[in-house]
Amino acid sequence: MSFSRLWRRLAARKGVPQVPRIWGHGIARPLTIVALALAPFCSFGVAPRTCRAPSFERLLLEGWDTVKRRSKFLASSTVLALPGIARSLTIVALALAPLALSAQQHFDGNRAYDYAREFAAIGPRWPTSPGHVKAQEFLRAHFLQNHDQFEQDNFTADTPIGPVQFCNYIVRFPGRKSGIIVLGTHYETNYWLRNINFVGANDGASTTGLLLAIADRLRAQSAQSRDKKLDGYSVWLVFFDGEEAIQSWSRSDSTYGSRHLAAKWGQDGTLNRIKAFLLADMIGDKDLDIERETNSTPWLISLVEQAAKTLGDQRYFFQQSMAVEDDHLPFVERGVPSIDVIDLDYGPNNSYHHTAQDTMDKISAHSLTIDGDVFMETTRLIDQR
Ligand code: 1BN
Ligand code: ZN
Repeated sequence: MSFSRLWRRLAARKGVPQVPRIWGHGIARPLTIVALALAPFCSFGVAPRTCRAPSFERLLLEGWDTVKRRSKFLASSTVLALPGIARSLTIVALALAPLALSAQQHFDGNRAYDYAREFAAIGPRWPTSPGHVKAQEFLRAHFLQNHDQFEQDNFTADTPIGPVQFCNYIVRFPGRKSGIIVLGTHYETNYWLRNINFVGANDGASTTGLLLAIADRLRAQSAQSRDKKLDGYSVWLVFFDGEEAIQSWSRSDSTYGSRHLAAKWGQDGTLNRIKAFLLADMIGDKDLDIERETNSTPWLISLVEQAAKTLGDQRYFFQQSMAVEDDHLPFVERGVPSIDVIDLDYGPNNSYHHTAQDTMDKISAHSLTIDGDVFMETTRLIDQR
């Protein structure tokens, strides 16, 4: 097992931030190593007083703009005054720093993908099946192991096949600001697809993996603060059960978990505290193409768009518009600002959607990195709003 896999396993178990944050992954790792090796020569040592290069750690903290500003300054003055070797080392380190920086700050889509793979490997998980129970045991064991504040919301709903037991999971990360941001997904597969090997790698597993990786990040952020709270609003992750129709999609035969929870939170006053609800559905697709979902709240669509633009990911967002009925609707209808972040174009002519072709090879860690980056950035923008 590689060092990073071993570290990730341990980190997931202990709830500590994965890796030395400075370490990065992929191309960032060798760049980081080289840059770190060169850093001392740039800050002090080889080029003592004449070298005014910022320390490498400061570059990491202060970001690319600072690097650019300082590079200009250095180019025009100090660097040119350095002895040959120090000058070369300084320039190389300055060039490498932003690369290492930008890569290591990305959301860890590989981690989300690994979770999705483990979850999809459970197999079909339609309500009333043994796989449904295994999926619930997986989630429960995961939250217990990580000492998360989680709640099981068990309920029974009338369906076309009679009463069925469902269970939503809610994981809470308290924040210092008063109010809640909800991030949601559904985790089960379709009862009506029970006779084929439908594992819902994209439809259910990918976004379950995404939220589990987001949980790792929020857990680490909380652990790093003195009062064990997030900087902004509380973030609640919701894993909905019963999103899929039992027989055929209609308002009454679909979204069992979200209809139940929205009604419950309407009664106990929780809905009034929710600042925004972001639903993730089918966004593990390798060929990511997220629709502008028109039942969603306009200002929240704009905020997601702004986040995507900031990250340089706008090409994956909102090229087409369509209305989708999904787990956000019970919240929209109760006045909660909500967005369905969904990609409904899956495979050639949508041929992977709700078929046995919805397998792990059709989704990617890259798409999950984009999703995670945009969800985290949107959460930050909501905190600032
Ligand atoms: C999303 C994933 N949905 C079902 N599985 C919601 C949906 C509703 C998709 C209607 C297409 C049409
Ligand atoms: Zn589906």
